[in-house]
Amino acid sequence: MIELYRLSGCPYCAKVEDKLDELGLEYEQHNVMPFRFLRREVKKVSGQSGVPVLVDLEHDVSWMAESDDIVDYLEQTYKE
Ligand SMILES: N[C@@H](CCC(=O)N[C@@H](CS)C(=O)NCC(=O)O)C(=O)O
Repeated sequence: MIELYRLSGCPYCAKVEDKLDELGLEYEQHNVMPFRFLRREVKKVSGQSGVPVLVDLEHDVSWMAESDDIVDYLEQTYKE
């Protein structure tokens, strides 16, 4: 299962969510806190506190940040 760490109102997260929806991919959402110092879960997974962060263990992606990189990855991996 793909996982996405995201924040409401974050345009970079919305870009990734739009791509996931466009590709018809199911994913688990993890909502992070607005204050970076409270984002413990995403920090634990990725070592940094920015979002979006994508996890796709089925494809050996333990974590990936940078929305443009995530969108490119999703297209290359899942676009038919
Ligand atoms: N270049 C990044 C920018 C992401 C970004 O600025 N995210 C904000 C939320 S909208 C954030 O988490 N900022 C805190 C940080 O980067 O540590 C991307 O496109 O993914």
